[in-house]
Amino acid sequence: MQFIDLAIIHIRSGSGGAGCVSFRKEKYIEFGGPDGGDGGRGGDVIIRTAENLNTLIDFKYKQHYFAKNGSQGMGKNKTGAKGLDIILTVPIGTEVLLENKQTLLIDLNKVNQEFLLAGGGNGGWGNQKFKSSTNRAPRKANPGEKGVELTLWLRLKLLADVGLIGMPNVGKSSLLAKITNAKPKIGDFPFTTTNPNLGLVLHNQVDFVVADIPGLIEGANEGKGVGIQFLGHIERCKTLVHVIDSTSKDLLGGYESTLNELGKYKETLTLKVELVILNKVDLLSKKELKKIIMLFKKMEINVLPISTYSKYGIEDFLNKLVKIIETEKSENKLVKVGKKWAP
Ligand SMILES: Nc1nc2c(ncn2[C@@H]2O[C@H](COP(=O)(O)OP(=O)(O)OP(=O)(O)O)[C@@H](O)[C@H]2O)c(=O)[nH]1
Ligand SMILES: [Mg+2]
Repeated sequence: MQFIDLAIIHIRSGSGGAGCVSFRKEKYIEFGGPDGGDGGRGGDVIIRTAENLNTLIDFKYKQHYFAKNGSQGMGKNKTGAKGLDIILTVPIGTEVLLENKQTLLIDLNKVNQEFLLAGGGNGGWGNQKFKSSTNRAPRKANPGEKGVELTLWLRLKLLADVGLIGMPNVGKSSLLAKITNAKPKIGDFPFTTTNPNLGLVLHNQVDFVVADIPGLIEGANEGKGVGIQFLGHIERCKTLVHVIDSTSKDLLGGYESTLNELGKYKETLTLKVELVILNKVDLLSKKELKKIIMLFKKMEINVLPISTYSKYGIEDFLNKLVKIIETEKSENKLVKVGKKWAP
């Protein structure tokens, strides 16, 4: 499956309903006054972010989104019903651009963020609004205001604080599912994940977004496997966590080839790897685990053992992540303050 991160949509808000011309009809009253109600407002087109989404794929299949028109006003001063709104739900990190693909309308980078893309037209006035001292029986009503029609581009850029990288089948998606509300596909075969999945972690009152990135294999940067198209997304993560399968026959080889692929794409990417975690340790004996930890220690790499099955080490992992994220935030602040002080 292809990763969709650009989609074109056509939207239209609803027109307002027409105002009504009507006169009161009551027994024994010969000339009832005007009582035509106003037309209802047209429906809005609203865009809203949803946490559980991570692609724009829905917009590839459906491109037209038209909100309903407002209903006409009615007699007895009844206002017409408002047209139904349309709410487009998109992943966090979606940008909305005008048809020229250059002008940014909004960058939707927060959870449950909402933006009005096109407001519904106002309803027309009914004839009771035109009543005046000189015209007691107006036969005039307004048509409703027209809706707004727009062609827009949606562009998704993954906004993840942390990216989980590693060879296929090491348990990246399982880990994401364990620590966030995301429900990625998990399977006992390589390349189960073909699109990055995003999830929100809330730990010790700190929240951050984690992305599970499709497995990287040797040659990914030349287009092998599915990883290549995501290297660009990996670039946008502030921190990378390298996940290793502790039961792999070639632990160091796998570890190095993933780093190589990152480095070949962009040297500085490897500097973003701040944690190396060893998954599936539930399948190892204590002795085996110790041996592996020592193996990495010899290369001056500290690995953190975890198991997404038994939850072993997960709390520790999250504590460490929170610390890294907090440090990053304060460093960013320091840089900004530092700039202010520059002569
Ligand atoms: N025993 C054990 N198995 C695990 C653990 N974590 C994941 N697995 C299994 O490992 C397999 C691969 O898990 P995924 O989470 O799909 O791995 P992935 O890294 O996302 O794989 P790709 O999407 O193909 O890159 C699945 O069969 C999981 O059930 C663990 O802690 N212990
Ligand atoms: Mg996966």
